[in-house]
Amino acid sequence: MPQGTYHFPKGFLWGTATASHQVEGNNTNNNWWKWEQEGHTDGSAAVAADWWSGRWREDFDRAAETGQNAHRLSLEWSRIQPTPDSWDEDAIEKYRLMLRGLQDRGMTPMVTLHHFTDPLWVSEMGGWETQDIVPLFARYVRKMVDALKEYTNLWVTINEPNVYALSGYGLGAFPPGRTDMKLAMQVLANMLRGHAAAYRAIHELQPEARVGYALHFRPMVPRLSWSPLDILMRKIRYDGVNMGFPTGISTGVMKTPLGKFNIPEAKGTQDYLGLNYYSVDTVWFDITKPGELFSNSGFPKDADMSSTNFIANIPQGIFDSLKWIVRTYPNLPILVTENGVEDFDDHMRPRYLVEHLHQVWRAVNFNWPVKGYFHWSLVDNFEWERGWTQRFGLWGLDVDTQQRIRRPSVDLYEEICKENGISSEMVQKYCPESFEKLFPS
Ligand code: IFM
Repeated sequence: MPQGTYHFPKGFLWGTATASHQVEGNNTNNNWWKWEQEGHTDGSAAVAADWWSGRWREDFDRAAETGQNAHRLSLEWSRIQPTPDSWDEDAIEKYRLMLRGLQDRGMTPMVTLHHFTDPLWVSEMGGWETQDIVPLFARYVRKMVDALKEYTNLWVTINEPNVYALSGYGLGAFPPGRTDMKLAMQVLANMLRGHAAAYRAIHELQPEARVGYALHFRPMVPRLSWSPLDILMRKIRYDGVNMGFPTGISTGVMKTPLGKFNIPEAKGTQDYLGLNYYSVDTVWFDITKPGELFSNSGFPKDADMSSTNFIANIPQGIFDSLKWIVRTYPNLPILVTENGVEDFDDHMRPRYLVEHLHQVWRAVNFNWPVKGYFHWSLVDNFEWERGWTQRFGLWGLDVDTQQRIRRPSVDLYEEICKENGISSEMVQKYCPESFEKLFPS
């Protein structure tokens, strides 16, 4: 049986990613909490993983003890600025403690400034629908960079702006539940303006900062490779989902299937690209989906599906995504800011993890500048409209008792982080079904 280890470069960041609303608990002053109370989601975030009461300490201990050297977390704007005219200094102090807590544990903090939630006062004034949001977001960003720059220089301005805009304004699954694709593109454009303003504000306050955003990138293939309609729909959907921010940052003109937006100030506003990769979509023409510009998506029939059929395990897709990034932005550093799978009983996660990391290793082996990997997620957390029905954590969570359950993937990821690589022994031990793929005989 072949033996060996796929090693990663020295200094590679190994971490997990979380987001405030999904782990903190009792974030009662934002648009998502309201959305949950109105019954749009499968339950409420409630106390979540109870980080706001201090359980972040024990979870950071778990991460550090199991070899992770980095963690990506997000700040909750609605706590920091509960009203347009007030700052909550106690909340800011808690975030200082968290970042210091990471540093004390030898972990590099990566900080996301906006991860899906908006303060209620922001959504009441129309959220990201108008450009009025841009100076307000920049003001909040300045406040936080000033407060936290001692502890981090690695910033994510906005997490998955494409998912925020499309889910909230195109598909109606996120607040405010609108189904208007044109409006979704307008929201995306304002997010790009907000990102650009944040990029410049951060660099003004912290010239050495590394600033980017996290792009949810979906590789796509037409369902029927010979069908002109499926090919066309794949192109429209791909451009609509993936290309808004990248075109805007490359050229200063954000291109979407529903029009162009001139945003010259966005050009060049990234020091790295954050890749959130989960799966690949199969796309086809669907006359019943005018709201989605007549496209529909799914997964290949024979795909290796996750427990709630939310994710197909297609590791080649992360390699293809990285390839797209290096071709689009040669030499730009890349961080995998999210990758993971919902898997309550951990039957799939070990192979999903190992097979995706093997593809990341292939990319690194081509000298592509991938600098780190943040698994989604450290502990089970509130999964937006799907509530607690999907479990993405390395550690499981009993929300009522707050007990953490150590899934086998914890041990696997610990071995990977500590070895700075994936060995044949690990694959044999945790996911023998992947062995032939990684170590062909
Ligand atoms: O939980 C989410 C996260 O908030 C954003 N990226 C995808 C994850 C899994 O769905």
